[in-house]
Amino acid sequence: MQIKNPKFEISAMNKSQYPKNKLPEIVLAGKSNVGKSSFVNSLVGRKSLARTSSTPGKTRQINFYNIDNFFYFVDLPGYGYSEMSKAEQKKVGESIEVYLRNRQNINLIVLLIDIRHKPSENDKLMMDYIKSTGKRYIVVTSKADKIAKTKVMDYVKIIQEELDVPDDLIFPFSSETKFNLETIMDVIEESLGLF
Ligand SMILES: Nc1nc2c(ncn2[C@@H]2O[C@H](COP(=O)(O)OP(=O)(O)O)[C@@H](O)[C@H]2O)c(=O)[nH]1
Ligand SMILES: [Mg+2]
Repeated sequence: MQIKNPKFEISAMNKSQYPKNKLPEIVLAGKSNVGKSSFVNSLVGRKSLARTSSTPGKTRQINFYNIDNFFYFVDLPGYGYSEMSKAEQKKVGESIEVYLRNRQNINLIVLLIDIRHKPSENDKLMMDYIKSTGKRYIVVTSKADKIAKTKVMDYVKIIQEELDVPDDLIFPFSSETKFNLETIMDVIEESLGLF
């Protein structure tokens, strides 16, 4: 797929602001700072379509990126940011649930987990919640460039076991080196019915 004109469309605070058209949506979930926005930028081949930040907890809204009027990348707010107040964490959790529970046109949910860390309790809750929606999903272990190449699959294996996901639904990835970009793009294209 050649992406020609990816555009930021809206930062939604609530349901009424979600796009009205029913284009298919590819959703990015994961804790704050795991690399969701960098993932979107890598996949669309733009450096700064989605705002990235080394300071966690910046995105509280749901960001919709319109990709050539063909599908959306939906960047969910990061959960599990410890410096956010409990009340605010709860609000973020609720807005993620409202979106995932009600949105009909979700084609694929991508859960990002930092390859260096064992999944947190929040990651596990998120995984269970995603499974319970019955939607298609994959797990992407981000920042694979941060560990030795020879160790990547060992780390993937640990995360796979912790989250109890099948072999063919978990992919190491790096936004720095673009490792596995093509493979993951293929999964996205397949979920969009492109082959
Ligand atoms: N080394 C490395 N750093 C990354 C990667 N992906 C994201 N980062 C960095 O991690 C930080 C958070 O990334 P961001 O995409 O904003 O995370 P988000 O909060 O999940 O959207 C930024 O400083 C990024 O440059 C990656 O694949 N490799
Ligand atoms: Mg972000």
